[in-house]
Amino acid sequence: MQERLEEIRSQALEAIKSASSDKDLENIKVRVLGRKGEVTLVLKAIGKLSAEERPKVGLLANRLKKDLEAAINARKKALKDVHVSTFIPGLDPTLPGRQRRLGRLHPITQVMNQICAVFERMGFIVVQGPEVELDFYNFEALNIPPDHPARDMQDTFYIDDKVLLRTHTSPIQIRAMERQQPPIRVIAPGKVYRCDSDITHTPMFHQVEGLMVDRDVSFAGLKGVLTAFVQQIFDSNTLVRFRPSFFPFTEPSAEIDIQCVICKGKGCRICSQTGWLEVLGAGMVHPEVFRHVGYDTEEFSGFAFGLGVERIAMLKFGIDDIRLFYDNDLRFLHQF
Ligand code: 2NL
Repeated sequence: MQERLEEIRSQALEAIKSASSDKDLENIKVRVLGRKGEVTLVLKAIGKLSAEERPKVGLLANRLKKDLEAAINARKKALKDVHVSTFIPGLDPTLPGRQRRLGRLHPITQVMNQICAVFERMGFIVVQGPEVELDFYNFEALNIPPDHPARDMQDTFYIDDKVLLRTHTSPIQIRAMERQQPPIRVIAPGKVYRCDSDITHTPMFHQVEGLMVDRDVSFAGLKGVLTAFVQQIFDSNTLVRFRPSFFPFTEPSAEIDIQCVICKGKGCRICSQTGWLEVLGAGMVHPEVFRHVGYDTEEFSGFAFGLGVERIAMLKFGIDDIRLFYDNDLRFLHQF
């Protein structure tokens, strides 16, 4: 009898565990505890046992009955909880989840970070400064004369006659030189503003300028730094050429071209059939600039350079309209 009760218990518990609905549980209950159920049959047969065994088996059978009732109720509750957590009207939990698209850095930010990383590896320190600048830092200290066309209302956004939106990041470097004596080796990345708008110009764009001042800084050093830079940003065997040029803040001055990244020098629409693309301006810092920041022009010399980040990004990615960067169309921006 006792063995029979243990057998009923283990079979019933197994069945309860694998029951997946209230109906399953109801069937188990009838089969085991019902009027003609397995436990009931045992209880009915108790009369045939000896007086000594009767109370023992009776106790065990009643305990089993209680245990199975409790197990059935517990399973019922568990099934109900599952039901509540997965069944929400209008929600199909078997549908695939909605894709969450990851955000990313703007292509201009990516290229700007790459440019800064190349110069940082060469020992340049990143410096920043205000976008709303004084005329002194943006023009006067850079030896840009009062009648220079860059000072015209048409090219520069003026706040008043002394305050303006910086037109290049050079004023950051003037401020850096005011703060510290040579040696100095800095790069100045940031937003700049010019009153200009077409397929290659936006009123706000990004520049990175660099400056190195010490004893014996030479034009040869400038060529080495800029050649290394170009070959890290573009292909490592990109050809570079230095052409004489003019800036009020450098003497001598140069413009730096790379062999056209599209046609490899054969001549195409992008390079206007010249085979070359202008990517940087540079030169030896003009003594007049050093005078404005109190550097000794007898003891020190320096080179400086500047580049437009959008232009580099357009050449790297083969984009022909600068405005695409600022339309905020995610179908465009997500490609980088
Ligand atoms: C260009 C040309 C250039 C500089 C920027 C500079 C800064 C200081 C002193 C002297 Cl503080 N020069 N900057 C020099 C030569 C060229 O940029 O084409 N930029 C896009």
